[in-house]
Amino acid sequence: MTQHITYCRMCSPLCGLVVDVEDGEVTKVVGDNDHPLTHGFTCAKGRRIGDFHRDPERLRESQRRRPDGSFESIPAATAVTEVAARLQAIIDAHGPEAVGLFVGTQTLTASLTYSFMSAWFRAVGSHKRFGTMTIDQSAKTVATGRLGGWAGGRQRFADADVWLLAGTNPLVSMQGGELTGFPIHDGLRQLEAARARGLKLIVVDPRRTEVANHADIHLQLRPGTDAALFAGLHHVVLRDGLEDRPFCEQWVEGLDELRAAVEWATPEVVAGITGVAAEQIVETASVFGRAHAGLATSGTGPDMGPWSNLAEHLIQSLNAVCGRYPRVGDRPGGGGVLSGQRVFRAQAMSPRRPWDASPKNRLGVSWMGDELMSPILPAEILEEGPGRIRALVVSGGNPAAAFPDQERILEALAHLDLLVVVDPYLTETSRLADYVVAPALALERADDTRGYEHLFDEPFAQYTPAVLPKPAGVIDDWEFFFRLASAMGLTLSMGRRVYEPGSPVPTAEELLDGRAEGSRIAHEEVRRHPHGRVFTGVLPALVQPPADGADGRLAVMPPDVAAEMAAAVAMGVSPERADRPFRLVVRRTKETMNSFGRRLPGLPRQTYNPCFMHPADVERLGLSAAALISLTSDHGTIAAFVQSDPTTREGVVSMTHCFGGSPGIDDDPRLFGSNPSRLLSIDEDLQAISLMPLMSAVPVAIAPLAD
Ligand SMILES: Nc1nc2c(c(=O)[nH]1)N[C@H]1C(S)=C(S)[C@@H](COP(=O)(O)OP(=O)(O)OC[C@H]3O[C@@H](n4cnc5c(=O)[nH]c(N)nc54)[C@H](O)[C@@H]3O)O[C@H]1N2
Ligand SMILES: Nc1nc2c(c(=O)[nH]1)N[C@H]1C(S)=C(S)[C@@H](COP(=O)(O)OP(=O)(O)OC[C@H]3O[C@@H](n4cnc5c(=O)[nH]c(N)nc54)[C@H](O)[C@@H]3O)O[C@H]1N2
Ligand code: SF4
Ligand SMILES: [Mo]
Repeated sequence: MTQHITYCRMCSPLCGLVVDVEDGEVTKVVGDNDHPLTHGFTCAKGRRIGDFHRDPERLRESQRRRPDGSFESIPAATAVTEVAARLQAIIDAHGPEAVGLFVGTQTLTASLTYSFMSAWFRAVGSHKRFGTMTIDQSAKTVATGRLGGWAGGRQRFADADVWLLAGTNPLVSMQGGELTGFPIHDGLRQLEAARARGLKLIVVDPRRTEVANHADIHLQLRPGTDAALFAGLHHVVLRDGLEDRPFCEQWVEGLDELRAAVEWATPEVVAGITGVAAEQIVETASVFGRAHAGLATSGTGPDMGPWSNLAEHLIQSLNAVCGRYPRVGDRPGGGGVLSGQRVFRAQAMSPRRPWDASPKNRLGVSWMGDELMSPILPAEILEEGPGRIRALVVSGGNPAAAFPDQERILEALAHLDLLVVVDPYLTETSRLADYVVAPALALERADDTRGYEHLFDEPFAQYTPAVLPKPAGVIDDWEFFFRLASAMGLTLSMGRRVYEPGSPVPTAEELLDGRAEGSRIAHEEVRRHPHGRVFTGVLPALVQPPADGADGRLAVMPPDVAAEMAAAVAMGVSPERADRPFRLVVRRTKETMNSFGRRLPGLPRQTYNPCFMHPADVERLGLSAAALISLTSDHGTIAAFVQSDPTTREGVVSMTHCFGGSPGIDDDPRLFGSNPSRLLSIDEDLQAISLMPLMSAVPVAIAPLAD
């Protein structure tokens, strides 16, 4: 037996693990007590990491579709050669834009995958890149694009005396760092310590979540009404003079327009819309506004609801109005050991609205960063015309489970000339593929923590060697893209590193070392600390004074945001509907990572996907425990099993995503759960700019079903 110190790679804390291996198999997994940030913490997913590796359902060889639709195993080298030839034929006939890429969440957990996948796609020359960001929290990108940002970084949780979390549950989702600023390492202990020194936690969530249990103020609002709630908070902050006047004078523009735009949002009016008591709104504004340091942050809740761009704008601009940014001499939050040093300056960066300058795709849609909005992927495949996507490569994602409107994405995937999916499982997506490339799993890879550094609160880094031998038939994700480029005759350009076709294939260790050349701590030094280390010597540099002539301004109420506000108010923000009296909201569970893990026997508590509902609603509908019900939205109907849950607001039902399976194959709601995606539309009610669909606060009707 050998014992290995390594870390989990399924979600952002990258928890330290100690793994016993015997005859190439994991025999025991415990949390690493010597890990300087996770101190032995793991979740159920991490402790089952060995079972993912030996799961009989896991692909140990790449798969090729036969003409009769069944799969046959092929060597990874054959998959590379044949995929290269088929992609090349499509490019020769239709040009590079006929090739699309979808970047899923598990692309990010392996440090090397993202850069090699991106370099391969750049070399292909197509711009049809899609990812999960645009069905997630794209409202944050829109808000920063319209408000602007702060060059001095973000405030640290450790220095704060208030923190507001809107529609995020970081004790389960581990969403922190650049997203919520919440400490994801040992979060509960850090939260308790912060509250003991006086931090006030404010949680805005229709459910009394794991994190809301620790809140000083919990605003259990009606789903979909965040825009109204935050308009109300602005109203009280400005009414009571709680804004940071000197900061606003120097760095903010549009304060008068903001004041005018939220004039309607008195605590009483907002209480009527949100269902939150007027006194609680006033108290929240007062606690937040009078604090010295601390941020209003958000997760998927407000960003997946109606008016998501407006809600996110008001959340971010609350920080602007209250001047909640690190100033000269402060230490900004964040890690950054293996990535390069950043200079922080106490100055505003004016809004850039990059979508205005972006070229438009054939459907008239702009790019967001280097990605097109995922909701148009089906149309990009299905709508005839030059530049139509004919081949799609999916990396570490499962769009057929994760996209709103499962039928539409299934129709699109089936319409492709070529679908290539890199995934260790036959999923709703990969079972439609022409080629499924079987990748190495976490414990079979050498890796470092660079990819998730931006979500850490400390300058922590760790390197791990592979601790399990790779099954003979699998290939590292990065190596698949490396070899694919070579087989297509493409040159990979990655900063100073260039790999011509036919270059010898480097090892992962060489690549990790080489990539860290510009890093703040030499990779060699990181490798000397097997449990990882907090490199306190490279804390983010203190914030510098503004550059001469710095004249950026944070635009707190530009005309298009004001117009959205007026439209939201005119429509009652998120009015009740007699025909659909419930609201379906998003939720994450500890046991699954989106669709990953839901089929590992015994990992989810139930094989099905419970629909959580307040006991009073269960009683009102005359339902028994675990009754089968139907949920009907404007778009579709699913069956699900009720679970009584007093933490849910009355009138709200809460379900996680990515359960269920493919229609007619493995979608028995009892055995596989139900997929709320079938209740969502991917082409109606989209937000401006981001084209974000409505994925939370979805109006539904509920009725009992005979089991
Ligand atoms: N265990 C586990 N961890 C994960 C994931 C996973 O699937 N499993 N997924 C990962 C991914 S991809 C992401 S993007 C992150 C997401 O991270 P989070 O955004 O923290 O995800 P959730 O835990 O779903 O929290 C969303 C909260 O929003 C609330 N909510 C719903 N509708 C509304 C609304 O209209 N307004 C407000 N204010 N709140 C609302 C819900 O009740 C819920 O508590 O988590 C990541 N971490
Ligand atoms: N209704 C509803 N829909 C949602 C959401 C919601 O809250 N509600 N959330 C949305 C959000 S925030 C997101 S981010 C998306 C998630 O969308 P996706 O990222 O497309 O979905 P995942 O299930 O995370 O897909 C990860 C895939 O990676 C595979 N995998 C695991 N390990 C590896 C590996 O080492 N290498 C490779 N190549 N593959 C691996 C898994 O088997 C799995 O199929 O879903 C979105 N959809
Ligand atoms: S899946 Fe669990 S053990 Fe693994 S990194 Fe995430 S929280 Fe830690
Ligand atoms: Mo996500």
